Amino acid sequence: AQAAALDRDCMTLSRHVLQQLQSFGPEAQDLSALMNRIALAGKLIARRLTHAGLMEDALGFTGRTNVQGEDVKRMDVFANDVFISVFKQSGLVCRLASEEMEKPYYIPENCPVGRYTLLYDPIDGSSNVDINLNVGSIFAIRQQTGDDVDQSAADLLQDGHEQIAAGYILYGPSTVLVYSMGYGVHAFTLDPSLGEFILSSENIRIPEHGPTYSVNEGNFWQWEDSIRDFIRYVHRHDGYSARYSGALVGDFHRILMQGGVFLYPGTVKKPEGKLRLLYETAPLAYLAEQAGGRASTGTQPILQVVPDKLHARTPLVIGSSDDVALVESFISERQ
Ligand code: AHM
Ligand code: MG
Repeated sequence: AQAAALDRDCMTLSRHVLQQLQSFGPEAQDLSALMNRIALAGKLIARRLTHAGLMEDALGFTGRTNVQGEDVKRMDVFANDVFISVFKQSGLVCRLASEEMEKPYYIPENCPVGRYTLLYDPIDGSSNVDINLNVGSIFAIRQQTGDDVDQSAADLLQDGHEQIAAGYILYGPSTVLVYSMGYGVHAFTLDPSLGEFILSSENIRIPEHGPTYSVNEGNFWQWEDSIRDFIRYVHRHDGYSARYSGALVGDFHRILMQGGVFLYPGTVKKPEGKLRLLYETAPLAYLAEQAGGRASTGTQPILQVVPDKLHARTPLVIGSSDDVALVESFISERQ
């Protein structure tokens, strides 16, 4: 039993990546190193979140607004900078693109050798930070295509099948990192005493149907009729529970583990909704599909959407395959 426990504790994230790729070649080493850096970012952010309430300058707003016109929180800035810092001098990543930066951040000392681009949302669900509820970080890795000499990052405007890895870190009662590289979805729990992410669930499968529906019903009268049709259906049928935390990563994690559907539909005024494709909906769509679930705009698979700009948004319907199909059926009925 002791040997089994030791083996378990030795299944760290970087070892798991090499095992998944069944290779110790340069590409596998790169991806393992990349995941290791992302894990380090997660540990640094988790550490700060744990102490934030005791620090003078960790919580609250900076007084600035970001490219999306949203008020920037101090924790957004900290977490954004953490990802930049961990990838400096890494030789791995030439560009990072995030929710908090209008243009990608270039690390000249890694260019052009750093063949990967990291796309990320440093703190997803920022409104939860000041009240000590769960938040997350979302990430995706893409191969850089072309040398991008003019720094237009035009090669990033491709669909979600171009992602070579994606995942998130959930800062909850424990810190959990979930990732996929196209060989299933796996979760790691941070053991603070070791400072390592240790494998806790391998090959996660989303149930075909689940009880949870997760949506901001405060927007009820801003939606199209079809979304109201779905919500009325849920209200009239047994077996559904509403769960909505205000942080996509946490709400999605529940659905990944237990089934159900998360929706952030467009509104009549904003048909594309709120969530951004490259660093929010596409990475989670990649995980959902890898776990046997689905992710849709309501009319099209998220992974097929080609963004027209870095911060493009899409509506999102994600989770169990049957539940996503049910929402889509209400949408197609009204078209
Ligand atoms: P953020 O990345 O700026 O925090 O915004 C994304 C968040 C999601 O985590 C969450 O699902 C959604 O916005 C909540 O929005 P709303 O308050 O409109 O329901
Ligand atoms: Mg976000």
